[in-house]
Amino acid sequence: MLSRRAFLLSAAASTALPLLARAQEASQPSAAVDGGTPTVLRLARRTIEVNGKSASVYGIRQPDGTFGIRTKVGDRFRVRVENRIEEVSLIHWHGLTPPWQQDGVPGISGPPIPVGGYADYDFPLRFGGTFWMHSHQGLQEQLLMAAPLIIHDRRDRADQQEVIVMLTDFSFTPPEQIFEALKKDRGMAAMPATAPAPVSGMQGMKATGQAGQAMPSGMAMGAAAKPDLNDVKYDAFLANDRTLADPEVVKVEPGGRVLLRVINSSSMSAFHLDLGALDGELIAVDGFAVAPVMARRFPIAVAQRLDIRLALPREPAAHPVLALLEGENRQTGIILQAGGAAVARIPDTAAQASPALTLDLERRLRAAKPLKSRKVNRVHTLNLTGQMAGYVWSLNGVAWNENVPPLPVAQGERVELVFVNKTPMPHPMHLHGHEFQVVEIDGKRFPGAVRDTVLVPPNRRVVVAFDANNPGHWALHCHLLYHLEAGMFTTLRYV
Ligand SMILES: [Cu+2]
Repeated sequence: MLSRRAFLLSAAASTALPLLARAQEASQPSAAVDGGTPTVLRLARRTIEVNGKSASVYGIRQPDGTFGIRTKVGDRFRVRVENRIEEVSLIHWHGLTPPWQQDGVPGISGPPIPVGGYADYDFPLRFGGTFWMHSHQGLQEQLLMAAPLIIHDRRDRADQQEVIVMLTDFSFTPPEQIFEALKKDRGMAAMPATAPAPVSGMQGMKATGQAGQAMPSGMAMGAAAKPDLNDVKYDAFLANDRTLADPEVVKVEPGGRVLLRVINSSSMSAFHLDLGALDGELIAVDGFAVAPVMARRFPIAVAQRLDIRLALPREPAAHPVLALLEGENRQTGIILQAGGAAVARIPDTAAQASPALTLDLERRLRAAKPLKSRKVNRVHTLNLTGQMAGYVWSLNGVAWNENVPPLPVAQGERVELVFVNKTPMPHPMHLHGHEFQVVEIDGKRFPGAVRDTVLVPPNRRVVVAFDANNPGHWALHCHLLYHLEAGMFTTLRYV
């Protein structure tokens, strides 16, 4: 934790802006924001319906009800976040490159926003694309404290309809209970994450237990067996807050063009986006342009985004856009309804289980604008490590705590991060404050996608490169919520 004094000093040194993100006490009068009116984002409770039952979740909305923000490149990101929930909170702008004090990680970027307080943000938007925002405080993300953050740019076309698809996993069980159950079940299994183990009948029975409870299925699998997926057994998977029993139906033009902006805001779940009979043209990942790839199915790990262009057939028809949970037969999605075609009910279970996500697409992706070729100044190797017993997740064997020193980096360096997954679980790794380029998979170099979150499947090695061009104290972590909470987290620092 930074002292208040260190925080202010470094904040003052790192930016000429008069404005810094700072938590304000509820009693303080609201100060006018320099240079124009900020967009207000309110953190509040809301009620949604899932599987016929009402659920109390969080939301990030503007006063007019708009979820998140749509803005454009070149504009400043000028936002006031008001905390109207019953606990402290802080919002991270996933994929953006703000001054580090405005990055929204409690204890790293700054203090959380007190109950009833607010924080102001003001920084330039360097690039456009599909981004998102979510709470980095505790387990609030599991209660849907997340929203789209769309930055329009030259890639947007007047003749295409933008459709946002926000995917998430939902449980009626409170997240703290899910986490406790994971730790308890894992503790009972009492074995290291890297060792194969026989299936126990008891565990097998338990794995079919109550929905929403942590499922010890992973206990029964070793590194040599199939990957350990889906730690938490969810009650539902949502696309724009709805299940396939009552999906969002978006009216589109027959023969028209659609830009799908798919955001995986799940806490723990990866999907295959399935376009059915439609051919999709993938034009960006995590907001950054790639050489277009045509396909009907695309993998999307936790926290990743896909921008996919569709050219719809001229005939009226209903086109489901589905997301299939990896490794299982559950699915969610929305329907594109062209020309008033009838919309058939789609079940929320698929005929068969989908496979685990692979790196097949990742290794085909090529950045439209790769990083400039230059000498690598520094390499950090991060072994992704874990211990099923007690649900401990770590980097290089260390579960993060405030005494872990930040990884050293110097301004101006080209840095490579080598992720080596030593566990039977896939981990989507996310670096704050910088975009990186995927430059190697399993020893094979290539000029891959520029992005902010990369999947590292079990026993694989993935290398990313970035330029240290945004000094500060930055988080680097697995984006699976309960892994992050358990300690698969570190920081890097150059200020
Ligand atoms: Cu992880």
